[in-house]
Amino acid sequence: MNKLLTALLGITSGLLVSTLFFSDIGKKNDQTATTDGNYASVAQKVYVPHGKKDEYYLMSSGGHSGQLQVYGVPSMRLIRNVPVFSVDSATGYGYDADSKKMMGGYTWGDFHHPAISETNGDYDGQFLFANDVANNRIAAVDLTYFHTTDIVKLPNEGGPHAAVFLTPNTEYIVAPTRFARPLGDEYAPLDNYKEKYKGIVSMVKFDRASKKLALDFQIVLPPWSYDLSDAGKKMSDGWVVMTTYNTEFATTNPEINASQKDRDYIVMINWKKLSEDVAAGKAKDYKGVRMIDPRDVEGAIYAIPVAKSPHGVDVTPDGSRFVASGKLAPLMTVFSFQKAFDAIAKKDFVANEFGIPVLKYEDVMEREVDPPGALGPLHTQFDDRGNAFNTMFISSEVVKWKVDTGEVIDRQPVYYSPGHATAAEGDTVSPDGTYLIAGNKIAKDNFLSVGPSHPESADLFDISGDKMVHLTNVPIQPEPHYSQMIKADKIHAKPIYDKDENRPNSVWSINDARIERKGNEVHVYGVALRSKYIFDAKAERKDAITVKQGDHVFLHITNIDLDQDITHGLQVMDYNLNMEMQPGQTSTMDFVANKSGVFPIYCTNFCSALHQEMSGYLLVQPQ
Ligand code: CUK
Ligand code: CUA
Repeated sequence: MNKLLTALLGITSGLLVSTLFFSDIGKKNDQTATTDGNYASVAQKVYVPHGKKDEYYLMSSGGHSGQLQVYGVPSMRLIRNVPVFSVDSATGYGYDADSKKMMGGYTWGDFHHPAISETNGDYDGQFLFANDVANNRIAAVDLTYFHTTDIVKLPNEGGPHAAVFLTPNTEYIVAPTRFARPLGDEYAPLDNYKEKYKGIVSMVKFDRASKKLALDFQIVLPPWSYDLSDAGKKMSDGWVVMTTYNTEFATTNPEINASQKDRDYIVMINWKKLSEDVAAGKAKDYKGVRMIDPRDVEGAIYAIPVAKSPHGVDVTPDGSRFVASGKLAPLMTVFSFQKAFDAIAKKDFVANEFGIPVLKYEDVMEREVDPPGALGPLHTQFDDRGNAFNTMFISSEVVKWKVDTGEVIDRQPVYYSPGHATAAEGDTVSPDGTYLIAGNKIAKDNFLSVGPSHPESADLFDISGDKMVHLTNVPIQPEPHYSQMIKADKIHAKPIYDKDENRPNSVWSINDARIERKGNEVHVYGVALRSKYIFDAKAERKDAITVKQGDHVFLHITNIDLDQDITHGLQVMDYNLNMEMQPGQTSTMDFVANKSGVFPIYCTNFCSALHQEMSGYLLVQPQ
């Protein structure tokens, strides 16, 4: 035990030392050049001339900004911030009635892992799903409008960090918990951790027609702390794998206490079988949620020992293996699905106290890959030629190696401390093998200084040859965890909202603009067009809204400019309100007019040469 602790502290202080001084490791950015120092040839590869578009979309998680950031690759230009979990005054997200309701009273989220909807194991480009580790939510973003359509709250979870990842036909959005908690928001002291606290995996369904999410069932697992996860494909379709880092049941100081044992587990779950079990009535109802206990099902849940405190686990494109990377044990372990299936068939396991059969490490492990001096492996990506790419957080590099043999082919420094990497079409059954982007936690001295806190950064590599070629290093919006890179021609974004995407409150003709009073509710069915608002077509002052103090006011405004990129905004002065109406979109905002006075309204989105003239008044008569 003492030995272990000393070793661990060694690693921890090693980590500290590296964190403080590793800027020496990759010094300087001379890597951003071909070996002959020809920067121009590299620069050409990222230069996208005016009028031309990028080859790929990079859908990047914004971490605790709660948002999705969309970049173009290879230019690495930031194209759009898409609000998902956090309020965003630029788009009125969180202010308009729809998004406010979806956010459920929260104003921020912690978004780590995006997942583009899949068909036959390939990104289909229709939707993107996002996890909120902080507030136990999953969101769906419609990639036709780059608009969040639904957010579902997951009960019993303690931070769905190991989410989201998808089964190959988007049958399920899988969301395993990070922290274990007592079920049903109940109280139980930490002393009862092992008995009362549960590790939850939520299985969420998505309906493409209604664009809504719904929790289907939950799996109740031991309180092991689930970290990352991935779904099987092809020969392993039907299974998911997840890493755990707290098989010690530590409830305090996880840095030490969750790292005592030499091994934690990979949990392997047959979701197809479990969904049949649920249909067959093997789930128990708990406060309206169908829950599966491992003791009630057979042949669906297994544990496999893995080097301690692993972080990432990633399934190879052919679905034959999964690679786990350990923060504290600095190696990548390749496991074979076939070997796991064989061990299961031979019943070569013993069930543990939670009723979960534990397979033998040697039975499932295929090889350990341990590049000398490479420290802190976190996540694995793949190309189309059987190669894997691992980010090394501590030694600040990307290591390329052959999955079949473990042979290390190339190592390139990154600037600095990468978390995830993202390969082009990387999670699909057929990655492109063109680009790889390292999402770095720390930029240090890469860019113009903006004070003590530096931006995060990203490194772009050309991975089409044997050696990775470093193309560029750019600042990136906080905080990059995972991202996905999808071919641009797979995204079919629309420039204008279809009329049927809107609700009954739409008004399509100027003459129909009207103000209706129902008791103390005032509904404004208005239109926005270049460059005016018409709230009441029949009134003398068509752009004025008069209400009484205390009225509940609803502004339903339709943008009837069905022209590309003519977005209007609407703010109400001193009422802390702002929303936007994209072309063809109807947005609603409601508020109680509790302050009397005169409140100018103006369009917040520059929409024409007469944008400044696009205004009106809210007049609130005192009671
Ligand atoms: S995690 Cu951030 S570097 Cu939340 Cu996917 Cu590994
Ligand atoms: Cu409408 Cu500015």
